[in-house]
Amino acid sequence: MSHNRFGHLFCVTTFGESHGPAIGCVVDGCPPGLEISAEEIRGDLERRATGKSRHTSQRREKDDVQILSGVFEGRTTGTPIALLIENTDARSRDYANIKRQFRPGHADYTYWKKYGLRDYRGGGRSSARETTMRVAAGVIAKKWLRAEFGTAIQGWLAQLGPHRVDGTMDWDEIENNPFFCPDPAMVPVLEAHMDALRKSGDSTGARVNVIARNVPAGLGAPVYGKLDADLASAMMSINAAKGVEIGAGFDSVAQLGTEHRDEITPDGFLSNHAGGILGGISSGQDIVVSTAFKPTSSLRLPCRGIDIDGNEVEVVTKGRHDPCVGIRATPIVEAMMAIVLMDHALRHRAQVGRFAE
Ligand code: EPS
Repeated sequence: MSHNRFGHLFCVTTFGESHGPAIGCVVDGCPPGLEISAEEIRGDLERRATGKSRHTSQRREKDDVQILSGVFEGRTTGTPIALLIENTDARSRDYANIKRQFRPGHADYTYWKKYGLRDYRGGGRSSARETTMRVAAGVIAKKWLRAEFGTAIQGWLAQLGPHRVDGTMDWDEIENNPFFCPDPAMVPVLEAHMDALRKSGDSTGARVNVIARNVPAGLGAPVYGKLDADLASAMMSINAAKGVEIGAGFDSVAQLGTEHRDEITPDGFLSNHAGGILGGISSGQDIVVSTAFKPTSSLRLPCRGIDIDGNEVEVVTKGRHDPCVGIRATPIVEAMMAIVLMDHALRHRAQVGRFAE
């Protein structure tokens, strides 16, 4: 069984572990002729990287991506694009004391139950380090979507712990702070929250939203290829993701039909509770997805656990862990949105050919 591949016509296969020599991916199905460079890919990798502020993991990785194949004279050739990043700052000794233990709340336990062995160093394959390759592949998809349809994808932090970011929505502010927060007034609040949390040794969850504008109507397919189902699957495949909403999401439970339906006029829709998707197919409205990330489970605060022999142990995790993985998730949700949309655009072309006027 291989479950390291995502997508159908535009598909991404990732490989590698957090403390192995390298991580990488093969991006297959990208049409020929798209201009792409390692430099462009590095841009989004830098946005996701560790060690950029005191609020994230202090592991220092250069994330110096190499394009090994599929690009000739700066343009994609239509053949598999292989990307590789060497791991240069793994510190495996931090993990010595959890070699035989399971961190409560972590995939350690289920990996062991499933495979009967695990690479305990840095979480191995379950590490958030894997998301570098999603982001790298996402740069290719973002660029293709922009060139084809003018699609623009932007993510942002919508909530950190108890702090909702639902005031000012300044799109230019998102890249100006370490949180991808669109409200400048909230940045000091988030900083104070994270500073206190870091001192306490605890962690927190977060909500990250993403919007895709200028998406053509018609992406997605009934019944088992719904665009919203594939987006939910994509977001839920990100480490620490625990919930996904499309459009009004769980708020639709309390809405009336007269409130939820998005009325249509000759000039377009009057609202977007659907989040840009009706019947699993894009409507041409903005696609809006929200993802919940749980608090990091690797904590220096002791807790009760068991070892691989079932003995009770006290678990303490050392290392350079993110106190909130959601802080670095914005480029990752953008990448997953781009990969799904590009895959569906190619699938639509393969079956239907044209896009509706
Ligand atoms: C991670 C733990 C930390 C993070 C890592 C994800 O690694 P380590 O314990 O080896 O310092 O730094 O994230 C990255 C390296 C990255 O590039 O995102 C974990 O347990 O998931």
